[in-house]
Amino acid sequence: MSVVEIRVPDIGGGTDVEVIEISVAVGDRVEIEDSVIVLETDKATMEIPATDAGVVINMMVAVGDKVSEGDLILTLEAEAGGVAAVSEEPKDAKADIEEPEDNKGLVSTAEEEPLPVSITTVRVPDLGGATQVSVIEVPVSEGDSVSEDDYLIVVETDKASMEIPSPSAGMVSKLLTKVGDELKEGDPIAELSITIASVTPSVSPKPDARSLNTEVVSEKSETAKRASLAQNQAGQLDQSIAERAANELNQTSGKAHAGPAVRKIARELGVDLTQVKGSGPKQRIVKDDVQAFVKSQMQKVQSGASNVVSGSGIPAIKLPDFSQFGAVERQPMSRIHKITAANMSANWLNIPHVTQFDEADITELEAFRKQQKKVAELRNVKLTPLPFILKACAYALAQYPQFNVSLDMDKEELIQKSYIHIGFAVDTPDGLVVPVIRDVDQKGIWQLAEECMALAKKAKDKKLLPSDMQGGCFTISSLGSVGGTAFTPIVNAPEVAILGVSKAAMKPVYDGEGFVPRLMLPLSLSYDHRAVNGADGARFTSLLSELLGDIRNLVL
Ligand code: CAO
Repeated sequence: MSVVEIRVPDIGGGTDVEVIEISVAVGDRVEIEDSVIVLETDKATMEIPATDAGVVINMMVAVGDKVSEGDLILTLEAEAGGVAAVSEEPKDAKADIEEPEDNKGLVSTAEEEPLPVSITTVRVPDLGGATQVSVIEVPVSEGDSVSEDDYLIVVETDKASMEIPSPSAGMVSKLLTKVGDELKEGDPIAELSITIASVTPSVSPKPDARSLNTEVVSEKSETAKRASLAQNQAGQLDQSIAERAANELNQTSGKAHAGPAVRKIARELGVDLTQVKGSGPKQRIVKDDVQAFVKSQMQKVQSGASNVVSGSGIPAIKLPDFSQFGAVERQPMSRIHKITAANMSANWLNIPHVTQFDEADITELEAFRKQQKKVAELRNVKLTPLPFILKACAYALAQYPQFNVSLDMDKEELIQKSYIHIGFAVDTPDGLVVPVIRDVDQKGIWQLAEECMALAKKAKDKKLLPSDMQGGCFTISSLGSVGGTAFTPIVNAPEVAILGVSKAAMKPVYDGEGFVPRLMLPLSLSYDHRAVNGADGARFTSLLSELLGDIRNLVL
């Protein structure tokens, strides 16, 4: 055992580089190439690897410290023989490039007579020991122009991910691989159309452009390896290579600022890192940020539609600056408005809706209703078509109990109700509310009319109790007093159907001998197609139409 010092390696000439992460603590055991600290300039992030294995006995730096080449990072109680292996011949971290026979001479020096364009097959480079890798990202498309070092593909073994950069600037003329492919060294990645003038000396001599030996590393030390590679080049590393290596790290998942381990977790969880806010130094994304992001997304899904605009994978709606078009004023949404918006969105997104349209001939009903006006006045009740529609719906729900259910999709069960409580939408200055009348099937028209009036008044006076709005099996949304010929109401979950009623209008109806004027009431039944099939939807509205066409049916 001996005490070994781990110092800041050649970091491409950078001085006073900030320590943004400490990856080990006193007492930790580290292996060669384990990342011990992470440094960051305003352009690059770099993990510094341990050059020896052993146990950390002293940490000399802390997050926020500024370090330069040669500064002491930590001391290790090292094991004998634990010195990091040094590659004799550092390799250039670029994909293999195969020059067509007739082009070889043309790309060897910049001075030679160039051809306008050279088609080159870019191949999987030396994978540093890995025999097979999976393609997990192909960020380029055919026709894309790429710069030298732009990623053509990202591959992954079970231990590491690795971006394979373009060896030269050019245009991707043909992609020869896709996500999911399994590749090995030498397999073709893409055909690159290279303008000869754009070929840089770094790709021309074949020996310099062949290996990614030090790039296939554990995800923990990918950048560390690159730093190590740089170090091994005995001072030949220039700033641009160091920055490129670290910038590569930042280019996956869009421009997210995160290390390989975090990117791996993000990929596993399906998180788009560009959506995640980093809490680390300079907004670097750390594991906790990814976990917090996933948690927040799940909470949004559970809490309904607050996620509608930007969660659930639904593209967010971006608002323009309306003031550029004219004067605007922002007002807070009312509580009812917010709840309605959340419920409508959740219902619309969760329920596969179908709307069945029909008409009921309410000529006789209307005549009867008008006859009852005087009685209604004596009873101090307003008798509108609504109580009749409520009664007809209760009858139809009893006939077709598949409309009187709720779905429990988690348990894959239907919840059949043996009571018939029906809600009706009331338009109030603060928004839409839906009071519920209980046991509609057991109540007469007058009682229903009274309850409608009382509940509508309570709603408009903002006096509805939560219990007044609970327990509904079905909803009626009547716009009959307003107008319209049809509309598609949104099912009021956990109910599975809602009846929209539009304005009755006189229409010429053929009675077999000729056209006669009849008062026709438009009906729009929206239902949850997971619970109700189309034929039953049509049967339900046909029955309603029949019942409202001859209200004597309601007492049978
Ligand atoms: N066709 C023709 N006339 C109709 C009608 C119809 N379908 N429905 C009602 N009317 C008539 C009524 O008979 C009444 O006329 P009379 O005074 O001559 O009898 C007049 O329209 C006004 O009725 P009303 O609105 O006072 O009463 P109602 O029972 O029809 O409705 C209520 C009560 C609370 C449902 C209603 O006031 C309301 O708020 N409707 C809006 C519901 C809504 O916003 N739905 C959309 C929700 S989003 O899906």
